[in-house]
Amino acid sequence: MWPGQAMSLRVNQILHVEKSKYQDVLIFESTDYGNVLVLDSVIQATERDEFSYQEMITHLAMNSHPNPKKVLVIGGGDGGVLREVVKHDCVEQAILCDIDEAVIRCSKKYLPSMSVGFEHPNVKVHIGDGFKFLEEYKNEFDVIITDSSDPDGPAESLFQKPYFELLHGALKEGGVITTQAENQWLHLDMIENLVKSCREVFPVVEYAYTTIPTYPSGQIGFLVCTKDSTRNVKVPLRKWTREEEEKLCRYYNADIHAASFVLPNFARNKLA
Ligand code: AAT
Repeated sequence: MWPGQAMSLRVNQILHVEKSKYQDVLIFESTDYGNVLVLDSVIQATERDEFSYQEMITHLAMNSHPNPKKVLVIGGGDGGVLREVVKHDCVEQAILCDIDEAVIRCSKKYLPSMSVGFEHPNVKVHIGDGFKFLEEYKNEFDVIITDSSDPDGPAESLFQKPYFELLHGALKEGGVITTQAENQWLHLDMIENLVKSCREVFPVVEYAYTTIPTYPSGQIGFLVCTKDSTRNVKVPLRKWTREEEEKLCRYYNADIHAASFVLPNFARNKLA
């Protein structure tokens, strides 16, 4: 997906290699980025910078909802998004559906700072395809976060209009979603198509992005959508105090929530 460019990390030791039912799973210890989760040769998370992605994909959605009680995470098998979801005291139930038990098993062993998310008493885990899982739910969730790998693999169906229709149907009134939506420097045409499909389904669709050194070209984006046509997701509806922000998060804060939707002209032209 990234012709002509590559990202290198120096390896201390390989910790785990496995061909699961769905993908190649690799965990290695790097010299400078901690332990690293790689699926089908693509870096999914490093211990050093994962917080940027997991906090942003989670809190952009959670803080755009007035009172999220029931939350669904599709993908996110390392547990990091769950860790962020349960930082919100209003959450009564958080369900995670990942297709691959191997990711969850390996994260519990080698990525404890992320898999701590599985330990919360309000969390339930389902192993299965996110698309199929969503077909079973109507009018059920306040927030749904799709923390999926790239479309080139088992997550392909999670980047298409029928999936956005399922998300819309599974949300309660006023519900909010975020999805992993790739990098504006690399895949602007794909993002433009994603935005177009989402706008056919949701009345509010915005693209935000975060910085993250170990994802291709150092950034990754999210689609933030809601069923509530009057809501402005670009400003947080709920805010932590500055002290709470600093205690709870290493990246996300109310200012960066708003700033993450500000796009350079080349992307704004296509996505606004
Ligand atoms: N927080 C880690 C970042 C990820 S993990 C992506 C997860 O999506 C993996 O655990 C994978 O098993 C899961 N997944 C893939 N396809 C499906 C599916 N169809 N249903 C449910 N889960 C799925 C994402 C990093 C993004 C990297 C960007 N280059």
